[in-house]
This record gives sequence, C-alpha cells and structure tokens, in this order.
Amino acid sequence: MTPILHLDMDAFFAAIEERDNPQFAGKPIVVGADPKDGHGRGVVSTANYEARKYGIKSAMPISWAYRACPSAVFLPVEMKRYAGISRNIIQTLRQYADKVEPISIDEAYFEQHSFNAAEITARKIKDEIFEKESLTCSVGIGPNKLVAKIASDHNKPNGLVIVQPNEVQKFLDPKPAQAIPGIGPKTLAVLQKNWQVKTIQDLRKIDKKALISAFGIHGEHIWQMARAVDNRQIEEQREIKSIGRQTTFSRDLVASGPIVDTAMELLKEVFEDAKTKNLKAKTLTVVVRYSWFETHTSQESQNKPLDLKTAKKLTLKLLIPYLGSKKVRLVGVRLSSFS
Ligand code: TTP
Ligand code: MG
Repeated sequence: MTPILHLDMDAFFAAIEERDNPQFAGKPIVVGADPKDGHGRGVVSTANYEARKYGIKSAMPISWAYRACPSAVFLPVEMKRYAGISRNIIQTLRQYADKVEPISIDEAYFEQHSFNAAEITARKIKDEIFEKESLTCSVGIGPNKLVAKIASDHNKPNGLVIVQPNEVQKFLDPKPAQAIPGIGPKTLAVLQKNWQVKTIQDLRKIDKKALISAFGIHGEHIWQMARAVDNRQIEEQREIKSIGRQTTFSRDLVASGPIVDTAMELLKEVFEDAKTKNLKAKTLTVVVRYSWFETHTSQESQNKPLDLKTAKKLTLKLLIPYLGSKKVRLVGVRLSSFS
C-alpha cells in the first residue's frame, strides 16, 4: 500500500513574522486586518500559538481578537512574502517526491513507496525546512489523503504522526465528526439534530441509506469517509476551481452606488487574474454579507465564456435584490466553471 503524506506548516503567516521580527519572539502575534483599537472590521488570518492561548483563531473578527488580547502584536498580511516562502517549501518537497500536490499556501500532499520510506523522508523534510527556513511544520502519514490530513493536525505544532493501515479506525473514531472534509457547520447541525453525532465513531453507526436520504450523494461520501474509504489520488496539477475577491467595507453601507462600484472593481481584478491564468469562466457568483453577518450568494451561468461586459451586467442583476435598504458589510465576486 502506497502511503500518502500531508504536510502543513505551523501557524504559517505568524511563524514567518515571528522569525523575521525577533523583537516579537515569545509574544502573542496576530496576522490579519488592522484592529484599529478594537474598531477594525476585517478578520484574523492566523495567530501564533501564544495568541491562540487567548482563544484567538483564523477567521475570527479582528475586533474580537483585540478584545481577547489588546497587547498582542497585530501585523498586516504580506501575501507576496508568504507566497515566496511557500514556493521554496514546495521546491524542497519536490526533491523528495515525484508527485506533489500543493493544496493551499501552506500544505501539500505527496507520496512515498512504503511506510518506512515515508517516515524517513518526513524527518528529512522537516529538518531541511527548518534548516533553510527556520520554520516548523507538521506531517501526517496514512494510507490515504483523509487519514494523512487528519494525522498532520493530530500533534501540532512540529508533529509527525504515522497511522498504519491497521490503526486507522482506532485513530479516526474519537475524532470529532467535523474533522472529515465536507462536514461543515450545516451538515454537522443536521447530524447532531438527527443522530446526536459527536465523533466519527458516532457517524459510523448511522445507516448508509439514512445518510443518503438526509444529504443525497454527499451522504454516501460521509459514510465512506467515516470508514476511511478515500480513493482520491495525488493530483500534481490541481485545477483551479474558482477565482474570487471580496472586500469588507470600513463601515457598513446602505447606498447601492459605492457597493456596486466596489463589486465592479473586484470584478475587474478577478478578470485580470483569470486572464493571467488563461482561464475563461462560465459562472459568476456574487456574495453579499449584511452587518449582522447574514450572508447571501447568488450565481448565474451561461454556456459560453463570460466577457467582462456581460459579467458586469450580470453582477448588477445579481446584486440589486440585496441592495438599497439593509446595511452591507461585505461584497465579493467569484468566477468559476472554467473552460
Ligand atoms: P492553516 O494551515 O489553517 O493555519 P496555520 O498554518 O496558521 O496554523 P496551523 O498550525 O494550525 O496549521 O492556514 C495556513 C495559512 O493560511 C495561515 O497561516 C493564514 C492563512 N489563513 C487565512 O488567511 N485565513 C483563514 O481562515 C485560514 C484558516 C488560514
Ligand atoms: Mg498550517
């Protein structure tokens, strides 16, 4: 059986900032939007482990993070810098594995021929990344992507967790159901309401037919994942599924004009991005978030690629029903269904 490895950098953006600003060593560090003395409106990108002790975590409003620890070091996101380091790390992985699948800025899957080889390689890679970049990462090794990914998270930071094929179920069973990719807050709420599910073991007790009738094809996927059935292969060239941008306004807006203007600017940016990647989209999605965080997405597709002019008209059409009377906090646009 070919083991799969999943590598995920520890507190990635914050670890880079900590490394490059030794004066902050040991302090809580939060990377994200400007907290503006507690009135900032964006979110936390990530926090180092010191800051996590105060309950600060990714995607939390920056104002909450500020309240939890006003004395933390708050730093802006410097994506270009982090992306360069991410590329170096992927280069290092490519020296050890034929097939590498980067899946986000700080994580990748790759393969080895045996569990023994996987363990040796994982140790070498961790050492090499630490030597070259002074950053730590966590690696999970398992018989498939699902198990490898959950394993890399099992002993963070600086972890190395190996789950042999005969240990898989014992390893997965006590994990919370939402450790399975695809079980988000909505699915979890239904699982809790109908079957009082907490762990993956609870999930395995549910009849396959019941899961399918509750969630359709997604139910079958959940049934399989709960049994560690995951046949996804390493894909070196992952297709880009969507390109999107969003903006949180510095104060909530009701007037349609500036909201539409912002959406049009974002649309231009995503079109440029798609062009540099040589992608043509057939679906346009807009996102509107109200001041109380209620979020609406609305999309439309056509059977030939969208040009900017058509996309602008569509954006307007999709946005209008949400504008004019309620306070809007965020607007976003996204292109997908590429050809
Ligand atoms: P993660 O790997 O989810 O988080 P992390 O590396 O900061 O911490 P961990 O040790 O738990 O792995 O995400 C990688 C980077 O992606 C993270 O450093 C910042 C960015 N990110 C966001 O900008 N917003 C988010 O909501 C998340 C989850 C991550
Ligand atoms: Mg990470």
